[in-house]
Amino acid sequence: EQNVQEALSPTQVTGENGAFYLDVIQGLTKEFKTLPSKYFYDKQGDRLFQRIMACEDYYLTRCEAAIIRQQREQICAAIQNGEDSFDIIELGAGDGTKTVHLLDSLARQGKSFRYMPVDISGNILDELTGNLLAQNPELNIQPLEGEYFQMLDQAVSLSSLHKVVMFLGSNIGNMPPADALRFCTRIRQSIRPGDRVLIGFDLVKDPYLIRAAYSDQQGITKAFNLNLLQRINSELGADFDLDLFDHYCSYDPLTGACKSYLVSQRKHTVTFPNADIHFSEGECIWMEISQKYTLSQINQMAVDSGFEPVSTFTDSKGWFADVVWKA
Ligand code: AVJ
Repeated sequence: EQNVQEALSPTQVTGENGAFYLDVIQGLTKEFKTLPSKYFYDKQGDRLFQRIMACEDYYLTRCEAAIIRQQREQICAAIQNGEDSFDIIELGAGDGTKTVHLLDSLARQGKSFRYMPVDISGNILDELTGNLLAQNPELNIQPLEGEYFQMLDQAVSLSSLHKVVMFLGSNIGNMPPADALRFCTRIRQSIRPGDRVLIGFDLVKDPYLIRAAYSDQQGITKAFNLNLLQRINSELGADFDLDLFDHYCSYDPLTGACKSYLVSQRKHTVTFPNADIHFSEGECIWMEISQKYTLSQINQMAVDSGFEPVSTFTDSKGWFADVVWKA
């Protein structure tokens, strides 16, 4: 096992990619190798994720889009708390194809609001801003590129208006439940009583459907995972051979945890400028968790993180839920 400190070169640690390098080496020197899924989203990763969202097996986006399209009036009413003027902060906004329906409804109701999309990918924020302004040049939009809580605290400090914090698309599923609870608690601490959150949760369902969503036939999800190895090669100077890894996905109905792995097809060594990472045949890198919830677990999380559940919106199949909580 490598010593993390020795594996770090001073220039890389202090450079623009310092945090990335640190996280990667830390993950790959663990007893069970892992990489943080937040690094999936470079330009190519954004593109691959858009292809995942459009693919037949990935039901999440279609379900949430249906919820928002069909129940937007009720959702808008639930998030506003009767206020005419407010700020909408969307964490992990992505390309915003679903949010646009909500913003449309609010604009047509003559509400005055500022939309503040937060994302780690500046690339996707540019795309989002361009799309939204093309559809509605009047929209008051303030994109914030960076980590969620830094940007949330910044967004909150900009005005004393009513706040609506949105975290859609089952992005919350990328955290294990204990971290998701801490995350919600942290949001609650950043906002004030009466403010609202709108969070999208993927629900537990037939395990075959869940596994199919994360191991699509066309291999887009596999490419999405392999792209992080490619990104590590180009940005951190590693020499991952993408052909030596296969993609594996597991779902445990008892815990609701859906996990993605890349599996080394043979014993080999991957070289970084300051570290060698050894793989045995069959060894896995845990790439991502996509946690699924029951409605009662979701309500429990609301209460445990200091919120009061207000409304639950589900699609006709009961596969996905967007919930509104009151701080
Ligand atoms: C963007 C985190 C919601 O976990 O469902 C899709 C990412 N990973 N296919 C998810 C993803 C593989 C997605 N989230």
